[in-house]
Amino acid sequence: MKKKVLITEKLLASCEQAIIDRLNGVRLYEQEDPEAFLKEHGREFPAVAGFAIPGELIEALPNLGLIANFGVGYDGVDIKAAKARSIAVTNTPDVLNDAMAEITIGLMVSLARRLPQADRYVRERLWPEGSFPLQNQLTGKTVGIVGLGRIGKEIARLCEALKMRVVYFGRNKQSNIPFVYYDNLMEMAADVDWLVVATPGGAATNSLVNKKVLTALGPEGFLVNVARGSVVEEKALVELLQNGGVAGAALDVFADEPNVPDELLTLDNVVLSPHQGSATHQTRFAMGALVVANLEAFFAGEPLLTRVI
Ligand code: 8YV
Repeated sequence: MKKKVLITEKLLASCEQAIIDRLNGVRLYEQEDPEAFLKEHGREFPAVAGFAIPGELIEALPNLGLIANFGVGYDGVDIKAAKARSIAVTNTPDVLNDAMAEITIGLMVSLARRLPQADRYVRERLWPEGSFPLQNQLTGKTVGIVGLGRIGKEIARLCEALKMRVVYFGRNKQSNIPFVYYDNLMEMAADVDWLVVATPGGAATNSLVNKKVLTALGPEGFLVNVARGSVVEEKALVELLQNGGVAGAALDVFADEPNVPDELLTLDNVVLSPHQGSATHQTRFAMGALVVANLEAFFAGEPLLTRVI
Protein backbone atom coordinates (compact mmCIF):
# COMPACT_ATOMS: atom_id res chain seq x y z
CA MET A 1 0.00 0.00 0.00
CA LYS A 2 1.27 3.46 -0.93
CA LYS A 3 2.01 5.64 2.07
CA LYS A 4 -0.13 8.76 2.09
CA VAL A 5 -1.77 10.45 5.08
CA LEU A 6 -4.35 13.21 5.12
CA ILE A 7 -3.84 15.62 8.02
CA THR A 8 -7.33 16.92 8.61
CA GLU A 9 -6.58 19.77 11.03
CA LYS A 10 -3.75 21.59 12.70
CA LEU A 11 -1.91 19.16 14.97
CA LEU A 12 1.30 19.47 16.93
CA ALA A 13 3.85 20.88 14.46
CA SER A 14 6.45 18.14 15.02
CA CYS A 15 3.81 15.45 14.53
CA GLU A 16 2.63 17.01 11.27
CA GLN A 17 6.22 17.31 10.08
CA ALA A 18 6.96 13.64 10.83
CA ILE A 19 3.83 12.62 8.93
CA ILE A 20 4.80 14.83 5.98
CA ASP A 21 8.44 13.66 5.93
CA ARG A 22 7.93 9.96 6.56
CA LEU A 23 4.42 9.20 5.35
CA ASN A 24 3.72 11.67 2.54
CA GLY A 25 1.37 13.70 4.70
CA VAL A 26 -0.84 16.34 3.08
CA ARG A 27 -2.62 19.08 5.01
CA LEU A 28 -6.30 19.20 4.17
CA TYR A 29 -6.79 22.35 6.22
CA GLU A 30 -4.34 24.24 3.99
CA GLN A 31 -6.14 23.46 0.77
CA GLU A 32 -7.89 26.42 -0.81
CA ASP A 33 -10.97 24.36 -1.55
CA PRO A 34 -10.93 21.26 0.70
CA GLU A 35 -14.07 19.87 -0.89
CA ALA A 36 -12.65 20.06 -4.41
CA PHE A 37 -9.36 18.63 -3.13
CA LEU A 38 -11.17 15.64 -1.62
CA LYS A 39 -13.11 15.07 -4.82
CA GLU A 40 -9.91 14.98 -6.85
CA HIS A 41 -7.57 13.23 -4.39
CA GLY A 42 -9.79 11.52 -1.79
CA ARG A 43 -9.09 8.02 -3.07
CA GLU A 44 -5.33 8.45 -2.66
CA PHE A 45 -5.47 8.35 1.15
CA PRO A 46 -5.41 5.06 3.08
CA ALA A 47 -5.02 6.94 6.39
CA VAL A 48 -5.97 10.19 8.14
CA ALA A 49 -4.64 11.92 11.23
CA GLY A 50 -6.78 14.41 13.16
CA PHE A 51 -9.55 14.58 15.73
CA ALA A 52 -12.70 15.78 13.97
CA ILE A 53 -13.51 13.05 11.47
CA PRO A 54 -17.19 13.26 10.53
CA GLY A 55 -19.07 10.78 8.36
CA GLU A 56 -18.90 13.04 5.29
CA LEU A 57 -15.11 13.07 5.42
CA ILE A 58 -14.99 9.29 5.78
CA GLU A 59 -17.29 9.06 2.78
CA ALA A 60 -14.98 11.29 0.75
CA LEU A 61 -12.08 8.84 1.37
CA PRO A 62 -13.11 5.57 -0.34
CA ASN A 63 -9.83 3.76 0.37
CA LEU A 64 -9.51 4.72 4.02
CA GLY A 65 -8.17 2.00 6.33
CA LEU A 66 -7.03 3.92 9.40
CA ILE A 67 -8.13 6.95 11.38
CA ALA A 68 -5.29 7.95 13.72
CA ASN A 69 -7.02 10.16 16.28
CA PHE A 70 -4.87 12.79 17.95
CA GLY A 71 -6.30 12.49 21.46
CA VAL A 72 -7.54 9.85 23.85
CA GLY A 73 -11.16 10.90 23.35
CA TYR A 74 -12.43 9.90 19.93
CA ASP A 75 -15.92 11.36 20.18
CA GLY A 76 -15.03 13.56 17.19
CA VAL A 77 -14.75 10.47 14.98
CA ASP A 78 -17.90 9.05 13.40
CA ILE A 79 -17.37 5.57 14.82
CA LYS A 80 -20.52 4.19 13.23
CA ALA A 81 -19.34 5.21 9.76
CA ALA A 82 -15.84 3.82 10.46
CA LYS A 83 -17.24 0.52 11.73
CA ALA A 84 -19.53 0.17 8.74
CA ARG A 85 -16.46 0.19 6.46
CA SER A 86 -14.17 -1.75 8.84
CA ILE A 87 -11.87 1.25 9.14
CA ALA A 88 -9.55 0.95 12.15
CA VAL A 89 -9.39 3.80 14.67
CA THR A 90 -6.50 4.46 17.05
CA ASN A 91 -6.24 7.02 19.89
CA THR A 92 -3.54 8.27 22.27
CA PRO A 93 -4.27 6.80 25.71
CA ASP A 94 -2.08 6.77 28.84
CA VAL A 95 0.56 9.27 27.70
CA LEU A 96 -1.70 12.11 28.83
CA ASN A 97 -2.87 10.69 32.17
CA ASP A 98 -0.37 12.66 34.25
CA ALA A 99 -1.00 15.95 32.48
CA MET A 100 -4.74 15.49 32.85
CA ALA A 101 -4.46 14.67 36.55
CA GLU A 102 -2.14 17.62 37.05
CA ILE A 103 -4.54 20.13 35.51
CA THR A 104 -7.43 18.68 37.49
CA ILE A 105 -5.64 19.29 40.77
CA GLY A 106 -4.56 22.72 39.52
CA LEU A 107 -8.16 23.63 38.78
CA MET A 108 -9.32 22.31 42.15
CA VAL A 109 -6.73 24.31 44.07
CA SER A 110 -7.42 27.39 41.92
CA LEU A 111 -11.12 27.18 42.67
CA ALA A 112 -10.82 26.32 46.36
CA ARG A 113 -8.18 28.94 47.12
CA ARG A 114 -9.38 31.46 44.51
CA LEU A 115 -5.95 31.73 42.95
CA PRO A 116 -7.07 33.80 39.92
CA GLN A 117 -8.71 36.31 42.29
CA ALA A 118 -5.71 36.23 44.63
CA ASP A 119 -3.42 37.05 41.73
CA ARG A 120 -5.63 40.00 40.76
CA TYR A 121 -5.73 41.09 44.41
CA VAL A 122 -1.98 41.51 44.48
CA ARG A 123 -1.76 43.09 41.01
CA GLU A 124 -4.44 45.61 41.86
CA ARG A 125 -2.49 46.57 45.01
CA LEU A 126 -5.39 45.66 47.30
CA TRP A 127 -3.17 43.69 49.68
CA PRO A 128 -1.93 46.74 51.68
CA GLU A 129 -5.59 47.53 52.39
CA GLY A 130 -6.17 44.18 54.09
CA SER A 131 -5.64 40.46 53.87
CA PHE A 132 -7.20 38.34 51.14
CA PRO A 133 -10.30 36.59 52.59
CA LEU A 134 -9.96 33.05 53.98
CA GLN A 135 -10.74 30.30 51.48
CA ASN A 136 -11.59 26.60 51.27
CA GLN A 137 -9.12 23.72 51.53
CA LEU A 138 -9.12 20.32 49.88
CA THR A 139 -7.67 18.35 52.82
CA GLY A 140 -10.18 15.94 54.32
CA LYS A 141 -12.86 16.61 51.72
CA THR A 142 -14.58 13.91 49.68
CA VAL A 143 -14.10 13.86 45.92
CA GLY A 144 -16.41 11.84 43.67
CA ILE A 145 -14.85 10.90 40.36
CA VAL A 146 -17.23 10.40 37.46
CA GLY A 147 -15.46 7.82 35.29
CA LEU A 148 -12.64 6.02 37.04
CA GLY A 149 -10.71 5.14 33.91
CA ARG A 150 -7.02 5.61 33.28
CA ILE A 151 -7.20 9.38 33.79
CA GLY A 152 -9.68 9.10 36.66
CA LYS A 153 -7.36 6.72 38.52
CA GLU A 154 -4.45 9.13 38.19
CA ILE A 155 -6.65 11.96 39.50
CA ALA A 156 -7.67 9.71 42.41
CA ARG A 157 -4.04 9.05 43.24
CA LEU A 158 -3.25 12.76 43.45
CA CYS A 159 -6.42 13.47 45.44
CA GLU A 160 -5.36 10.81 47.95
CA ALA A 161 -1.97 12.51 48.21
CA LEU A 162 -3.90 15.66 49.12
CA LYS A 163 -5.56 13.64 51.91
CA MET A 164 -8.95 13.67 50.25
CA ARG A 165 -11.40 10.77 50.47
CA VAL A 166 -12.06 9.32 47.02
CA VAL A 167 -15.30 7.71 45.82
CA TYR A 168 -16.36 7.00 42.25
CA PHE A 169 -19.23 6.50 39.85
CA GLY A 170 -19.06 4.49 36.64
CA ARG A 171 -20.98 1.93 34.64
CA ASN A 172 -19.52 -0.91 36.71
CA LYS A 173 -17.94 -1.51 40.09
CA GLN A 174 -14.28 -2.25 39.50
CA SER A 175 -12.39 -4.98 41.29
CA ASN A 176 -9.28 -4.20 43.34
CA ILE A 177 -10.26 -0.58 43.77
CA PRO A 178 -10.07 0.70 47.34
CA PHE A 179 -12.71 3.42 46.84
CA VAL A 180 -16.43 3.33 47.59
CA TYR A 181 -18.45 2.77 44.41
CA TYR A 182 -21.78 4.41 43.59
CA ASP A 183 -24.04 3.05 40.89
CA ASN A 184 -26.19 6.16 41.22
CA LEU A 185 -24.60 9.45 40.22
CA MET A 186 -27.16 11.61 41.99
CA GLU A 187 -26.50 9.80 45.26
CA MET A 188 -22.79 10.25 44.88
CA ALA A 189 -23.19 13.95 44.05
CA ALA A 190 -25.22 14.43 47.23
CA ASP A 191 -22.47 12.80 49.32
CA VAL A 192 -19.38 14.57 47.97
CA ASP A 193 -17.75 17.98 48.32
CA TRP A 194 -16.15 17.81 44.88
CA LEU A 195 -17.46 16.19 41.73
CA VAL A 196 -14.77 15.60 39.12
CA VAL A 197 -15.86 14.64 35.62
CA ALA A 198 -13.29 12.44 33.81
CA THR A 199 -15.49 10.23 31.68
CA PRO A 200 -15.33 9.90 27.87
CA GLY A 201 -17.63 12.15 25.83
CA GLY A 202 -20.04 11.00 23.14
CA ALA A 203 -23.67 9.90 23.08
CA ALA A 204 -23.36 7.51 26.05
CA THR A 205 -22.46 10.30 28.49
CA ASN A 206 -24.33 13.22 26.97
CA SER A 207 -25.72 15.40 29.83
CA LEU A 208 -24.85 12.68 32.34
CA VAL A 209 -24.20 15.42 34.89
CA ASN A 210 -27.65 16.95 34.53
CA LYS A 211 -29.63 19.45 36.57
CA LYS A 212 -30.68 16.79 39.10
CA VAL A 213 -27.10 15.70 39.69
CA LEU A 214 -25.91 19.30 40.01
CA THR A 215 -28.74 20.12 42.39
CA ALA A 216 -27.74 17.11 44.48
CA LEU A 217 -24.15 18.41 44.56
CA GLY A 218 -25.66 21.43 46.23
CA PRO A 219 -24.70 24.90 47.46
CA GLU A 220 -21.52 23.65 49.13
CA GLY A 221 -20.42 21.42 46.28
CA PHE A 222 -17.83 22.12 43.60
CA LEU A 223 -17.76 20.76 40.06
CA VAL A 224 -14.66 20.16 37.94
CA ASN A 225 -14.94 19.12 34.28
CA VAL A 226 -11.83 18.04 32.38
CA ALA A 227 -13.67 15.59 30.10
CA ARG A 228 -16.03 17.02 27.50
CA GLY A 229 -18.49 19.88 27.69
CA SER A 230 -21.22 17.55 26.45
CA VAL A 231 -21.12 15.53 29.68
CA VAL A 232 -22.45 18.42 31.80
CA GLU A 233 -25.79 20.14 31.25
CA GLU A 234 -24.17 23.53 30.83
CA LYS A 235 -27.32 25.66 30.95
CA ALA A 236 -28.36 24.11 34.26
CA LEU A 237 -24.84 24.55 35.62
CA VAL A 238 -24.82 28.25 34.75
CA GLU A 239 -28.19 28.73 36.44
CA LEU A 240 -27.10 26.93 39.60
CA LEU A 241 -23.82 28.83 39.73
CA GLN A 242 -25.75 32.09 39.39
CA ASN A 243 -28.28 31.34 42.14
CA GLY A 244 -25.93 29.61 44.58
CA GLY A 245 -27.32 26.13 43.89
CA VAL A 246 -23.73 24.97 43.32
CA ALA A 247 -20.78 26.58 45.14
CA GLY A 248 -18.39 26.76 42.19
CA ALA A 249 -17.04 25.16 39.05
CA ALA A 250 -13.68 24.77 37.37
CA LEU A 251 -14.06 24.01 33.69
CA ASP A 252 -11.50 23.05 31.08
CA VAL A 253 -14.12 22.02 28.52
CA PHE A 254 -17.35 23.53 27.22
CA ALA A 255 -20.38 22.47 25.19
CA ASP A 256 -19.59 24.75 22.23
CA GLU A 257 -15.89 25.44 22.72
CA PRO A 258 -14.02 27.60 21.94
CA ASN A 259 -17.19 29.59 22.57
CA VAL A 260 -17.95 29.99 26.26
CA PRO A 261 -21.35 31.21 27.52
CA ASP A 262 -21.26 34.93 28.40
CA GLU A 263 -22.79 34.23 31.82
CA LEU A 264 -19.78 32.17 32.88
CA LEU A 265 -17.43 35.06 32.14
CA THR A 266 -19.11 37.28 34.70
CA LEU A 267 -19.24 34.74 37.54
CA ASP A 268 -16.71 34.93 40.33
CA ASN A 269 -17.23 31.34 41.50
CA VAL A 270 -15.79 29.75 38.37
CA VAL A 271 -12.30 29.07 37.05
CA LEU A 272 -12.15 28.84 33.26
CA SER A 273 -9.50 27.07 31.24
CA PRO A 274 -9.23 26.75 27.42
CA HIS A 275 -9.28 22.93 26.98
CA GLN A 276 -5.66 22.53 27.88
CA GLY A 277 -5.69 19.34 29.96
CA SER A 278 -3.12 17.60 27.78
CA ALA A 279 -1.54 20.78 26.42
CA THR A 280 2.03 20.52 27.70
CA HIS A 281 5.12 20.16 25.54
CA GLN A 282 6.00 16.72 26.85
CA THR A 283 2.51 15.25 26.70
CA ARG A 284 1.58 16.60 23.29
CA PHE A 285 4.95 15.34 22.00
CA ALA A 286 4.17 11.85 23.34
CA MET A 287 0.66 11.98 21.84
CA GLY A 288 2.09 12.99 18.48
CA ALA A 289 4.65 10.20 18.60
CA LEU A 290 1.88 7.70 19.26
CA VAL A 291 -0.14 8.97 16.30
CA VAL A 292 2.89 8.55 14.04
CA ALA A 293 3.72 5.11 15.49
CA ASN A 294 0.18 3.91 14.77
CA LEU A 295 0.37 5.22 11.20
CA GLU A 296 3.73 3.57 10.65
CA ALA A 297 2.49 0.26 12.04
CA PHE A 298 -0.51 0.47 9.72
CA PHE A 299 1.61 0.99 6.60
CA ALA A 300 4.03 -1.74 7.69
CA GLY A 301 1.13 -4.18 8.10
CA GLU A 302 1.94 -4.55 11.80
CA PRO A 303 -0.52 -4.61 14.71
CA LEU A 304 -1.71 -1.13 15.66
CA LEU A 305 -0.44 0.08 19.02
CA THR A 306 -3.56 1.62 20.49
CA ARG A 307 -6.55 0.49 18.51
CA VAL A 308 -10.04 1.34 19.73
CA ILE A 309 -12.02 -0.35 16.93
C1 8YV B 1 -6.86 17.34 22.92
C2 8YV B 1 -8.29 15.71 24.26
O1 8YV B 1 -7.25 18.64 23.23
O2 8YV B 1 -7.10 13.68 24.24
C3 8YV B 1 -8.19 14.22 24.23
O3 8YV B 1 -9.24 13.58 24.21
O4 8YV B 1 -9.31 16.26 24.43
C4 8YV B 1 -7.07 16.54 24.15
O5 8YV B 1 -5.95 15.86 24.49
C5 8YV B 1 -7.53 16.98 21.64
O6 8YV B 1 -7.21 15.71 21.25
C6 8YV B 1 -7.18 17.95 20.53
O7 8YV B 1 -5.81 17.98 20.28
